[in-house]
Amino acid sequence: MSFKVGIVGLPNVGKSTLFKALTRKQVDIANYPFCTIEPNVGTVAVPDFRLQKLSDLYNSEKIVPTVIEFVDIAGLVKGAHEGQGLGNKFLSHIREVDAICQVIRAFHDPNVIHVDGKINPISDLEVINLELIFADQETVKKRLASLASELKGGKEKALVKTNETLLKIKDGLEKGVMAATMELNEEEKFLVKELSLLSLKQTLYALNVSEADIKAEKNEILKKFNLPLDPEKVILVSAKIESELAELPPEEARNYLKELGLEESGLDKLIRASYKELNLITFFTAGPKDSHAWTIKKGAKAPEAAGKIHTDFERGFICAEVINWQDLVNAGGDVGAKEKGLIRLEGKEYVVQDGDVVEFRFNV
Ligand SMILES: Nc1nc2c(ncn2[C@@H]2O[C@H](COP(=O)(O)OP(=O)(O)OP(=O)(O)O)[C@@H](O)[C@H]2O)c(=O)[nH]1
Ligand SMILES: [Mg+2]
Repeated sequence: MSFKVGIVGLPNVGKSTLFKALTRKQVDIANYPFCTIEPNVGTVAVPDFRLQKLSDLYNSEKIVPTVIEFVDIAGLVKGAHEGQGLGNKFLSHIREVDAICQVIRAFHDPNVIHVDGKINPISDLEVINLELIFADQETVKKRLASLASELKGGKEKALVKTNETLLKIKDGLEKGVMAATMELNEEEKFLVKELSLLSLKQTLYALNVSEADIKAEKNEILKKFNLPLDPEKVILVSAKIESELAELPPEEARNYLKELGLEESGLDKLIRASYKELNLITFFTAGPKDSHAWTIKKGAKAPEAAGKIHTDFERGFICAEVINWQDLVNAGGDVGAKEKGLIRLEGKEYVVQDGDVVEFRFNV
C-alpha cells in the first residue's frame, strides 16, 4: 500500500497538467473549469540517488524505487460543501488521501479562464481552505450528534474525551482555523482520526507560477502575492514548464533545466516535499538481484518494516542485519563491512532509520 497525495484546488488552475507531468499519464486537460470529474490516480517514483549507488555496488539486475501515489481530484469552488460546482462527492475523494497538495494559480495567462475572472492566489487559498473547514464542520456536527446518544448509554471515558476534543475542534473551525493548525495533542488526534477531517490533513502548497517567476526566491513570491504560508510547505512550480520537461528525453530535459537556470525540476521538489510532509523515510534492501527502496513511517520498528516486504517477514521476524547505506558503500560491500564490524544485529524494538540497508532474518 502506498501513501496517497491528493491534488486539490480551484478548477482550471493546472492540477491535471501537473498530475500528467508527474505521472506521465494521459489525462484530460482543457481550458475550462471542471474538466476533471472522476479522480485520476497514478504512482510516481521517489527520486533517490542512494539507490543508484547501492545498485552500482552490487551490480544489481534491477532497481526498484519506492513510490508515492498522486490523485488528481476535481476542482473545488466556493459552496462545494453545499453542492456548488461538482459539490460534495469530491470532498469525499479528498477524505481518502493521506496528504493534500493544494495547487494555487499564480500564473498570468489571459487565455486561461479563472473561475473568479482574475488571478488572486490569496483568495483562492481562502476559498479552498474554507470549503475544507465547512466540510469538517458538517462531519463534526454529525459525530457530536451520534455521540450524544452514545453518551446517554454510559459515560465511557474515551467517549467523553472524544466529545471534548470535538467541541474544541468545532470551536476552532467556527473561528475559521484549520484543524491542522489547532493545538491538538497526539491522543486528541487519535480520537478523531476515524473522521478523516480534511483540514487536519498535512498540506503542501504548489504555487503554479508564471515562467518568469520560476527562478524567483520563494519568500519574494509569497510576499508579492501576500500569501501567509509557511515557506517550508510551499513549492514553486510552473505546470507549463513541467509539462514541457515531461515530454523530453531525460538528457534533453536536463539541458533544458540548465538553460532555465534550475537545478531541479519543480516536480522532483514536490515529490520529495510530499515524502517529507507525510513523515516518511526510506530503507533499502540491496543485492545482485535488485536494489530496492521501501517506504515506512518515521518511527516504525524493524518487524513493521519487514512486513512491508512480506507479511511472513513480519510474522516470523527474528532480527535484522542493519547498516547505513553510506557506510556500506564506503566499505565496498557486505564483506568489507562485516570485516570492519559495521553490520549490526537489531531486534524487534529497533526503530528503522532513513538510509538503513536491511536484511531480515525470519522463521517461516
Ligand atoms: N500559461 C499557463 N497555462 C497553464 C499552466 N498550467 C495549466 N495551464 C492551462 O490551464 C488550463 C487548465 O489546466 P488543467 O490542468 O486542466 O487544470 P485543472 O486544475 O486540472 O482543472 P479542472 O480539472 O477543471 O479542475 C489548460 O488550458 C492548461 O494548459 C501554466 O503553468 N501556465
Ligand atoms: Mg483537471
